[in-house]
Amino acid sequence: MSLPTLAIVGRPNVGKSTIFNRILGERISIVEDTPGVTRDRIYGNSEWLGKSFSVIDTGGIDLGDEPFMSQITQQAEIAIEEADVILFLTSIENGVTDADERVAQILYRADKPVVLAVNKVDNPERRQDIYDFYSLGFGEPLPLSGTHGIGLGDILDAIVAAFPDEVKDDDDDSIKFSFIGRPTLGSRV
Ligand SMILES: Nc1nc2c(ncn2[C@@H]2O[C@H](COP(=O)(O)OP(=O)(O)O)[C@@H](O)[C@H]2O)c(=O)[nH]1
Ligand SMILES: [Mg+2]
Repeated sequence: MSLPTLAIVGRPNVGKSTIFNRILGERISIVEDTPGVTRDRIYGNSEWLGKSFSVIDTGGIDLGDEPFMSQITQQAEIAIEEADVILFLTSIENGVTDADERVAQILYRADKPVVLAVNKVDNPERRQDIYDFYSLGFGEPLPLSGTHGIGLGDILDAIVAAFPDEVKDDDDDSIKFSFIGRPTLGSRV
């Protein structure tokens, strides 16, 4: 049976790769590099509370020289297509940005559960502005610090709870990860 899939989405520099590595590193089962596909490692398997799942870091997908907003849009669309649950990552350091709102607009279209996390909440003072992120429209923003590893357990609890009981069996991961190298994606943006 295919594993349920978590996709991490968000504008550059919010900490997607950091969180991705933590999710893989803390409850590791299998981690595989994919030679020739990416600069960054973009997917692996992990588990939480006894549930195994795949993780995709959409920020690591190489989309060439597309403009900034177009890349963010495509990454969000890939997440919608590939994921059973989406982790929408933002950062307390910049507040809600235009790019965050762009990601939110794309994710509204999806009929997929979205867990909204605000990264870089490294200390209690930084929690003060977290409620601003309610404006993105995905319910309670969950605080996180990728650097210190704070908050990830609650977020993984929410993610695992949102996975469907049964995942459609594709029988073949090459289908599941068919977005890699797909050249026509940009035309849909
Ligand atoms: N202060 C702080 N910095 C962080 C945190 N998580 C990631 N960073 C830093 O933010 C920068 C971007 O992180 P990265 O994971 O590459 O973001 P990505 O572009 O979304 O993949 C790096 O310098 C990280 O060290 C955090 O929780 N707190
Ligand atoms: Mg990254």
